[in-house]
Amino acid sequence: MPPIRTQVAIIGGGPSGLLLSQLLNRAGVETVILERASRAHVLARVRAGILEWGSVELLRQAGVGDRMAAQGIPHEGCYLADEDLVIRMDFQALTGRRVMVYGQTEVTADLYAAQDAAGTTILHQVSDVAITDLDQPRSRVSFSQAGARRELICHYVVGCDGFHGVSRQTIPAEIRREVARTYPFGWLGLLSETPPVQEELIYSSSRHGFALASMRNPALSRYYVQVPLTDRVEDWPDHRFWDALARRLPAEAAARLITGPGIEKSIAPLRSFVSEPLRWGNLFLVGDAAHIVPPTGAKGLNLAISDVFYLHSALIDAVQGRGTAGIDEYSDRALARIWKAMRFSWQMTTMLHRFDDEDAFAARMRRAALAHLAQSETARRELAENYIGLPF
Ligand code: RFL
Ligand code: PHB
Repeated sequence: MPPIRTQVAIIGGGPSGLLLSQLLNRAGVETVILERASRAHVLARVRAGILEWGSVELLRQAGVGDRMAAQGIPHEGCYLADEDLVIRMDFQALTGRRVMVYGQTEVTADLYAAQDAAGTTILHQVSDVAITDLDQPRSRVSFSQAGARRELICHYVVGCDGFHGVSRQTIPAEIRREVARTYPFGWLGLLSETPPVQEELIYSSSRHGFALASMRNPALSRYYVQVPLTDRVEDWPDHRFWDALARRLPAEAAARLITGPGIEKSIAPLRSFVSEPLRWGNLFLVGDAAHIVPPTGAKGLNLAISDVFYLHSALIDAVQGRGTAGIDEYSDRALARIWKAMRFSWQMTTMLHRFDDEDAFAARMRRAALAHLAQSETARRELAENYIGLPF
């Protein structure tokens, strides 16, 4: 088979790859997306639930805002709790901005529909992706699909292939600086067709460990509990999950909790990770391929979207002959925002989770941080400013 020629090859058909492709296509730049999994598999992954307003705006600009406007739920605040201390974070009053509850699954489905309408080539179930010639005017991506070896020839390659992808590994080890922190716990998430326990999210610290009450819509709840890394989903039948959640939520919320069968249950380890720089020759990294945050600050998908914001206009300029200043600056611009979100996610994680080996001092520091938030509007504003999303 002859090679496929395109301007930008995108590895990974998750939210980063699809949104980048959509924005490039709308500006007249051609793309081809290579995705390891089937479309059904990508759409079945239950992940992020909260969009910063800057993410909402960029999705609208990309032409995928209609269903989000109709079905997303703007939230003006959330709750932070520590046993029976309950703190309302009023984002609207503190910052003048809101966030949007609209699941990653929905964002991804909207992007696939838009990319189908644009006629973009998205090749699924590809394997053994190899990226070469990154220092040449034309780079190459070879891959296997349905038993055949194929090749793409392109100007630029963008790695949107998540934490376990191949793009980051293509950058020589001596060029990459990887900075990481792991946490000694994970989040067990459960999706259930029950009304959410509260209209807004509750991030709850407790002596039994952390819990989060979130949602997808008024009839679909998403809950999480902190679990040891050694636990498996099989260790957590529904009744055990609901008992743990009820113990960790503030008593008045727990009293209102409506339980039902879990329709999805999964465990995700928590980690902070950044690989620098985000560019090597004609290869750029975007989203989880370059960085991971613990989910406590709701920043992962939003950071992927801000990377796309910085990269899309830079690539359009480069491909259309308006200069390479944008692509030259991409790594530094994106990393400046990434590190601030890293700090925020680490701070939220440290403040809200119980660490097994923590001493009495660490536990008191966590409680004092929450007590300070309850008392100080300045402290609440600082947290709210980060939660609703720093400017792009
Ligand atoms: P993804 O979504 O991992 O997509 C990468 C895609 O690349 C494909 N792929 C390959 N394709 C070709 N060749 C290869 N060799 C490949 N290797 C992998 C994969 O199949 C996949 O389709 O990365 P992307 O697009 O950068 O998007 C990042 C987000 O998915 C992630 O940051 C968020 O889900 C994180 N996250 C949250 N982010 C938020 O902003 N707000 C939240 O409320 C939030 N909650 C969460 C989260 C992540 C969670 N988990 C499970 C990790 C809650 C959880 C529980
Ligand atoms: C979710 O609804 O899945 C969700 C919400 C907020 C977070 C993390 C996950 O911080």
